[in-house]
This record gives sequence, structure tokens and C-alpha cells, in this order.
Amino acid sequence: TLVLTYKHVYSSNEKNRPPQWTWLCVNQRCERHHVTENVKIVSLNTCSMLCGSTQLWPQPTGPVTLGSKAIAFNPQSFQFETNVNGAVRTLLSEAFSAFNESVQSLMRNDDFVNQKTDFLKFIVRATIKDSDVVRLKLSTDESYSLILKYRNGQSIANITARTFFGVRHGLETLSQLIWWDNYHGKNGALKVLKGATVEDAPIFSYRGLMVDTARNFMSVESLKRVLVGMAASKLNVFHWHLSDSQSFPMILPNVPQLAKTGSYSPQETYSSEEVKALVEFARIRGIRVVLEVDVPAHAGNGWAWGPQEGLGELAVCINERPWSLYCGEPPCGQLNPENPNVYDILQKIYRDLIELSGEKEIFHLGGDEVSLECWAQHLQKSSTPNNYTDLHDLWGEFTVKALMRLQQANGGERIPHVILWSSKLTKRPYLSKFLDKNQVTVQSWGASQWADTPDLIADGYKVLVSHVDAWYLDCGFGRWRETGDAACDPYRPWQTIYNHRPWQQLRLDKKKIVGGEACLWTEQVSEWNLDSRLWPRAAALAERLWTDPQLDTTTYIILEDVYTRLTTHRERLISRGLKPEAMWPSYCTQNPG
Ligand code: CP6
Repeated sequence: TLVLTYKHVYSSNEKNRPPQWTWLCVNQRCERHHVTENVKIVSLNTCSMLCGSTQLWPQPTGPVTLGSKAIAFNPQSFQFETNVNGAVRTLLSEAFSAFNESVQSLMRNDDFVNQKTDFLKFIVRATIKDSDVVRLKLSTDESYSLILKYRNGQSIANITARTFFGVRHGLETLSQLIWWDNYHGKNGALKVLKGATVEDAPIFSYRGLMVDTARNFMSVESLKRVLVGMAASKLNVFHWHLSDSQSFPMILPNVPQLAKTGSYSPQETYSSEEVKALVEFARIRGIRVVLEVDVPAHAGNGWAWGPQEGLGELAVCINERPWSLYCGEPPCGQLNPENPNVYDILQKIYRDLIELSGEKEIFHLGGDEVSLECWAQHLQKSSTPNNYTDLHDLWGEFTVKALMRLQQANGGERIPHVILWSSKLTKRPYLSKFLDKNQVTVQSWGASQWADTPDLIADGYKVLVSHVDAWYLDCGFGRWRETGDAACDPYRPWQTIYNHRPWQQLRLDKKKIVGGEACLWTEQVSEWNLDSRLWPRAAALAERLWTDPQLDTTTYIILEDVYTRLTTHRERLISRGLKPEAMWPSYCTQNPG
């Protein structure tokens, strides 16, 4: 006997709409068929699979109801209303424009704008309680509630939140209830659910993504795409690792020598105007920007002008051989802790970074991979005597001095959250000897079962999780002569990123963890593969940090709906102009389950 089955896989949300295509299976051998009048759907999957629309990412943490009916609308019919005035209103109108742009990006046929659509008005009403919050802080309430209704021929979306940042996320969620239906009328149309309610708030307040622009330069345009992807995924901290020993691309107003001598070329630089515009682009999208000039190690190119200006040697070990004794990756270069001019320059740098980012709550001091071998070598050659028995003390003193300069750069006010990369210095006994647990957050990136994380928490320090074996997105050597493994061996696919849940695995109190951050080092990344290294993997992290869904504790198997929702989200990123890598063979999307 011949068994014919049709599997409805990809469709619009409406019951009576035909799907775009289906599987025609004959005796369990399936072929893909475009749906025409001649192909009748005899068996429909329910809309729990890919319905092309109501697939939210990240999954909200509160109750969600999504109606099954939808209606076509014309994006020109949006009418935005809000209860606030002043700076927050301006910010909100920018966020509305970004929302509008996201919605417009879904349109695959411009003709339909001129069509008569089912209703004329689509009111989006934002109600904000704290009308003075225009900067994101760790304590900022990002929760929102969204109620979407259709009454008397008009749609109305009510978004209520304490802060602008909550409303921003609500707008993002609303944009995810809108999709393109290619089967509406002659030209297709945008559709929105007729009814939905969502209540939502993130689990972690720091949901970060780091991009390195020192190993390879990334254009401002490509960094904007990073921010677009982050906003779509409700990530909220862009950590910009802007310099390293290879190059210094940022033109700082008070220390222009750094980029002048340290950028790869005059074209491969960021001006103050560009940085400020990016910071604003981010803020509109609910994202803060943390600028990092990594010191004392990872500082080489850009720091060679000291002798020429009578300031002495600012960075040392640049030409020491073999490099592997003096740094993690060539070229080496480490600030000279004995030169007082170094600290004056750091203060100028910090002043510029605070001014450019407007960030006075969080500051990243860098501080990773210091080579004590380098400083030992330097001290040996130096004429001033020293009596260090343990050079970790010199490292600790350097860090304390840098922190004091940071405070002075901030008009004498202490920055409440200072982040340091984890290192030997952030271990016992050095950490508490030099650094205050009420100020310092350690960005823990080591592997080997993340041994430092429980100690840090036990000692009262806050932790930002970036474990190398889960949340490092880079892949490749930064070395001339290869020894050891590539940074991504094995490659961390999105499932690894999604499954990493150290607070559960180590039985840690989630409240002691400020959040997590995925890191993209760019030894083998250019702006041409930036998108695909980041997406959809950074989106997988976003749901881990926003929703923190439970995993099967014994097998760590991902819930089935994660595959379909993330697949839809990935399509959304494509609509918004990003170029994500594949998550699985499309075969799998077409055969859910
Ligand atoms: N650059 C800087 C890097 C790394 C770090 N800091 C790094 C180290 C090991 C791996 C990947 C990246 N390239 N400045 C460590 C935080 Cl596997």
C-alpha cells in the first residue's frame, strides 16, 4: 500500500492560511513541495512547531499568553504615545524609530505598503513610571509588561515598565509578535497577533558581549550590527576591548599619541565622534558600552613614544625573545610600573574613556596575563634598587595605583564596579590583600572546572562569568609559531553556550553572580566573519542570562522548543541585516522533532 502524508511545517499563524511549503512523504520518504492549489494539506502540525511568528527569544520569565489569530497591518499606521516628557521622551522616540526599523526590515515586498490593509491604526502606548532614568545601571529595573489587543478596527499595544529600559525590551518583544506573511493577498503583508500578554524580567542584570578591535580592526558599521543583534536578543553590555599589544585604534582626545603610533593605519581608527555616536546607538537599544584599555599587560603598539617626548620607557619587553616567556601572544609589551609618567597617562586615558562612554558605574581595568618574568627582567636592568621578594606585590601595587588614578579621572568619585580579568592576582592570597571586595568584580575566564569561581564568591567578590570552555567565541592562533591548541579546540557550538550553567553545576548562589559575558577575541576574525562568529551563539547566551531555563540535570539536553525558537530568532537577525552561521541543517528545521 502507498501511504501519502503531508507534513505542514512552515506557515503563517492563521488556521486557514496555507503553509508556504510542505513535505510530501511517500512511504516515509519525504520530498519538499511548494504548496499549490493541487497540493492539499491533509495533516497539519500544530503551531507549537515553526509557525513563522510567535517564537520569542529570549523566552520571557513571567506568564505569556499568545493568541492564535493575527491581522495584517501597514507599518505606516503606527501611532506612538507615551506619558513622559523631557530626556526620556527623546530617548523613547529614538527607540520607537529603531522598533519601526526592525519591523520594516521584515517586509519582503514594498508594494504592500500601498495596499489597503485590514485596519488603519496601530497604537503603541508606552507608560514609564521612573521618568528620570536615562542611563542603564546594574540596579536598573528592566522588567516590562505588554498587553496587545485588537478592538474596533484598531490594534493597541500597551507597554508598561518602571524604566525606559523596560519599555525598550517590551518594544523588542512586540516586534517579535510581528512577522511577514507571504500568503496574504497578492503581495503578502505584515501580520501582528490580535491578542497577547507578556510579563517579563531578566534573571541577570549584566548580560554582556565582548569584542576585541585590536587584533583586527572592525568598522563602525560592523560594530553597529553587533549592537543590533544584542538589542534583538536583550543583551545589555557591549564590552569593547579596544586595544591590545597589536594595535591601539581609538583616538583619545587627551592622549592622541596612542592611536597615532599604535593604529594599523589612519583609516583603521575610531574618532571621538564615532565612539560617542556608537554609545548613543547602543543606549537607544538598551545597551551600555564598557570601554577597556587592557593594562598593564597587552600594551605594546601605541606605547613607544615615551623616550621621544622625554617621558622615559612606557612599555617594556616589546622585543624580548623568546616571546612566549614574556606574554601570551606576540608582540609582547607590558607597562613599565616604575615610570611615574605611566600613571599620569593612565589617568588621562581613564578620563577620556569615562567621557566617551558616559559610564560612571562600571569600569574595566583589564589586568590579565601579566608576565612577572617580563618585570623581573626589566627590574634587573633598572638602576633603581628594589626589594620585591614576590613580584605579585608589584602587580598588586600597580593595580591599586591604577584604581586611584581612575577615581581621580572620575572627578574624585569612586567608580562602584571595577572589573578585572581573572588572573593570579585575583586568586588567594593576593586578591584580598590589594582589592576591595565591595568594589571589584572578577571576570572569571579560566577553564578546568572554573576553579576560581567558588573561591571568589566565598571571599565576597562579585563574579562575571566568561568561562573559556563555554563562552569564548573565538577560534584560532594569534601566534607566529604555533604551540599548543587553538583557542577554540573544540569549537563551542551554540548548544555548548546554551548549556553552560555553572551556578547550577557548582551549586552557587546566583545572586552573587552579576551575570555573564561571551568574549570574541579577533586574531582570526575580520568584519567579514564577525557576524557569523557571534550569531546565533551570542543569542544562545542571551537566553541563558535572561531566562536561565532549567536543563535536564543529568544529561543537559536542550528543550526541543529551543531549537525552533532560536531558528526563528536567527531568521530575525537575518532580516535585520546580520549574517549568522547555521544552527543545523535546514533539513532539521523542516522536520521538527
Ligand atoms: N587577549 C587578551 C587574549 C586572551 C586574553 N586576554 C585570551 C587568552 C586565552 C584564550 C583566548 C583569549 N587573546 N587580552 C585572556 C583574557 Cl584561549
